[in-house]
Amino acid sequence: MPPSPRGDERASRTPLLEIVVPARNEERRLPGGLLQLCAKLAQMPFPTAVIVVDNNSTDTTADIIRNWPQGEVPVRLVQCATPGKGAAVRAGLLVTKAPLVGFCDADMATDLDAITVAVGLLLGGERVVIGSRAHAFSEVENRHSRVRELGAVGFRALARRLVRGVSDTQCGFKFFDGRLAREVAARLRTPGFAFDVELLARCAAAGAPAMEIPIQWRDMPGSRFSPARHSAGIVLELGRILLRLHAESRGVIRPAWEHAPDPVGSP
Ligand SMILES: Nc1nc2c(ncn2[C@@H]2O[C@H](COP(=O)(O)OP(=O)(O)O)[C@@H](O)[C@H]2O)c(=O)[nH]1
Ligand SMILES: [Mg+2]
Repeated sequence: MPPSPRGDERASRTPLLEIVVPARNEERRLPGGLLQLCAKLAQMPFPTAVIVVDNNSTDTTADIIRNWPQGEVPVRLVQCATPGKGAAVRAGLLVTKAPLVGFCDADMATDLDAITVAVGLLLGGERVVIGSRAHAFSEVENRHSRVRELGAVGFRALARRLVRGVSDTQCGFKFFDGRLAREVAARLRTPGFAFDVELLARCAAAGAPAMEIPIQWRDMPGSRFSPARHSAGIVLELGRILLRLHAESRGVIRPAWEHAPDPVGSP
């Protein structure tokens, strides 16, 4: 997207919406995904910006962002030393400043038209708006393996205990009131794939339950999630979230962010 005078002027204004994209070893999927995202954001009637958070990728992911041509939608790179999607999204949310923020995956599996819907709802007073593959009006093209599907059923059963009323905690498409997202991100302690559950549980505890919206979602090849490598970790993470939130609510432990060094790492 070549810079234009109008684009330069728009890019220099404070963004109303910032979107975080976690990316690890995404040299193949990220360029196409970012082009789509920037094209969508350039259509919005206000300034926007993108923050890509890399975790020491061993491919050219970081260089792609360093060399990204800056147009109407500025794209910047944040490095997060702590591995994991949760740590990366947290680091990205913590450097945002905009009144509206969100995150989406590098593969842009969720059709980006849903951004317009999410922003409209946030401007109308909702504080947490999330894409849901389980919504009755969603169109989902799923190519996940049987093993992953089976794991997902178990995961959802556990996640429901932590986040009431949300049918799909894991869709990588979530938008927030910016201040709430920054406050909640500061408290997050889950570095891996289960972080969405902690994020939504903490938003609900802060009086902001999530509103699920229908999306068009297509499973993209090249997933970073491996059932064999990540399943045990994700169940452990859920267990830790359950214990921590329970203990915090009963006052058994002080909330993690009040006393502990930051285990997830700051950007
Ligand atoms: N920065 C960072 N991003 C990650 C990490 N793990 C996954 N991601 C990103 O999280 C997003 C979702 O991952 P994806 O592989 O598409 O998972 P799936 O959609 O659940 O199969 C992608 O943008 C990944 O690059 C990580 O350890 N660090
Ligand atoms: Mg994906």
